[in-house]
Amino acid sequence: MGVSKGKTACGWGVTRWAACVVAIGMSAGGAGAADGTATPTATAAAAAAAMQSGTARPVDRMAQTDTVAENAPPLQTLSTSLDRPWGMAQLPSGDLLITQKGGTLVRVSTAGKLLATVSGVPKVLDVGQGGLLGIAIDPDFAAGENWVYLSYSEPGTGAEARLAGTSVARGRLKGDQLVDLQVIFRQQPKVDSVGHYGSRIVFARDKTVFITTGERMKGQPSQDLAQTLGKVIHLNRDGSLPSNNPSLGATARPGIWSYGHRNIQGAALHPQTGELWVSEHGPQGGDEINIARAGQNYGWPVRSYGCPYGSPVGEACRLGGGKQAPEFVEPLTTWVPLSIAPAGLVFYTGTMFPQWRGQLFSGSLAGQALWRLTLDGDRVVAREKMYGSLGERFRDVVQAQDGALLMVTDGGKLLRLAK
Ligand SMILES: [Ca+2]
Repeated sequence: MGVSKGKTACGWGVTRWAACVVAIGMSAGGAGAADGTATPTATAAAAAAAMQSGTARPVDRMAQTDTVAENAPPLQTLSTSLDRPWGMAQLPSGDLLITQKGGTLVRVSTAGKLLATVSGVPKVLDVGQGGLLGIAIDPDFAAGENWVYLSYSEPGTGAEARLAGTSVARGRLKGDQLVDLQVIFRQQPKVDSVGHYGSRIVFARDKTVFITTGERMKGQPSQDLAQTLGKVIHLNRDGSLPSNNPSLGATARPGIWSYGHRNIQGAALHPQTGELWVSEHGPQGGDEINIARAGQNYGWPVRSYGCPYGSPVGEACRLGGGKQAPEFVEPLTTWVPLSIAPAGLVFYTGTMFPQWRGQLFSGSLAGQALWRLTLDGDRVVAREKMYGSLGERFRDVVQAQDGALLMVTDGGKLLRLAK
C-alpha cells in the first residue's frame, strides 16, 4: 500500500474552509510515488503506517479486492486547453457540451476541437467548489425538446447577497445559444459556504430528473427534511413534482427523494434496474457508493466510515462507530482510511470493451485515478485503480456514442479511453 501525492479533496481555493484539509490518495498495492511528488502530511504517514500494520482494517462487509491496472489501454489526449472542466454530455450530433467551472459552456468536437462557447448560461459563483457544474441533455432532445440542463452555484441577491446555493436551470439550445432559460430547482436555504454543492443531473427512464446535492459543509442539514441540503432531488423536467416521490411528512421540502448524503459528485442510472447509483465524498475516508432509493436515509453526518479531518487514522474515529445499519442504509462500498474523492460516475454499456459491460467507472480527484468497479448485482466485488500514474484529477467520465469512455480532468484535459 503506497501513499501517493498529497492533494486537496475539495477543489480550488481550498484554504478558506477548515474541512478542506489535505487528503492523500492511496494507491492500493502500487508504487505510490508514481502519482506525484508532493510530501505526504503527518496524517498520511500515519495512514500508511496503519495500513501496513493492519490497524486500519478494511470494512468487512464491504471487503473487496483492490488492484492497480497494469495493462490499461493508453489514454488518448484530445485536448489540453479546457479551463477547469466539470461536467460533460454528448449531443445527438456527436458534439460534446462541457461545463467549465468558471461559468462557461463550450461545444467541443469528438476529436477535441473547441467549436464554440455557448451563450446564455446562468450566472454562477466561481468560488471554492462552486461554479458551472453538472450537465444533462433532455432525453427527447433529438425530437425537438432541445433542452440542456445545468447545475451551478447560484449567488443570492438582496438579503441573501452573501449566500449561495445549488440550482438547476434549463435552456433550449439554439445554435450556440441557450434561450428560454428556466430555473427548475433552487436548494433551500442558501447558506454561507463555498463547498459541497454536489451536483449531477441524471434522467430516469420515465424522463423525470434526479439532481444530486451536497450539504454545503453544514453537516446536520443532511438529516433535516425541511432543507434540501444533502439530498437527492427528484423532479419532472420542468421542475414540477412527479407523482412517485416518497412521503416524508408535512414539513419536508417537496422534491426530496433520499437524504443523509454529504456531497454527491457522481451519479448514473443502472442500465438494467433503472435505479440511481451515486458516489459521495466522505470526510477523511469513507467515500461511498450508494443506490439512492426513495425515502431512504444514508446516514450523514450521524454515521460514516470516515473520520473527522485530522483524526488519528483507525477505526475508533469513525463517525457514530462507522456501521450505518440498521438505522441507515449501508453503502455498497467505501474507501478507507483515506478518501479518493469520487467525481463522475458511469455504467459501461458499450460494445468497444465487452469485458467491461455492466461495470461502474468512477473518476477520482484526490485519488487521481479512474476506478473500475466490478459488480455482482448490487455488490461491489472488485475495484481496480486505473491511470494513477498520470497525476490527473478525474472530474467526470461519460460513455461516448461509439463506446469509448471520455474523461475530463481538473488540469483541463479531455481524455479518451478507446481501443
Ligand atoms: Ca452513508
